[in-house]
Amino acid sequence: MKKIMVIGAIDAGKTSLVMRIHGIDGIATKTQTLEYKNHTIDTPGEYMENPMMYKALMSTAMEAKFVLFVQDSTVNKTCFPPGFARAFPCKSIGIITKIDHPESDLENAKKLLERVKVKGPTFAVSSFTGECIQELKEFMNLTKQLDCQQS
Ligand SMILES: Nc1nc2c(ncn2[C@@H]2O[C@H](COP(=O)(O)OP(=O)(O)OP(=O)(O)O)[C@@H](O)[C@H]2O)c(=O)[nH]1
Ligand SMILES: [Mg+2]
Repeated sequence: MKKIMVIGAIDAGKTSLVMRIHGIDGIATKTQTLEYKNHTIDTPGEYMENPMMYKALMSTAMEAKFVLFVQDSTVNKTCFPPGFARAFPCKSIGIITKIDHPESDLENAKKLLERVKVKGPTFAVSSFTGECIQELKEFMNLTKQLDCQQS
């Protein structure tokens, strides 16, 4: 089965999102390296924040069916260069995280993500409350396959 891959800045909420998608409780710990688990590829924010690592992300994405471009809605900057999603041959989806947070600015996050030019839709989610996670899973058609599966 093809995998999903998450990319984005340090602390953007990638691991928390992956855990929520898989129904795993607990607090996310810092991602140190590429992590393959449950048909998902979690990446450290450092990869996206260092242009030297772009190639590694792009080649890893060859294994993925969907790449999720994760933008933190509490931060007024993006790590993604303009048009970055177009460099990925697989399906790209925009994810805006932390919409439960008091400092979340959804409209600003949408604007930041628009420049990245993801091909698919954008989902505004909260990994804490679970808002919009089901819709995301349904879009990726992962509802059945991902639950309780190990890679
Ligand atoms: N309020 C709120 N906080 C969140 C949410 N998702 C993640 N966080 C918090 O954001 C911080 C970073 O979350 P991670 O999931 O570890 O972020 P990451 O993108 O995996 O970070 P790296 O592994 O360093 O690249 C943690 O303190 C989380 O608790 C969310 O939906 N809402
Ligand atoms: Mg992480």
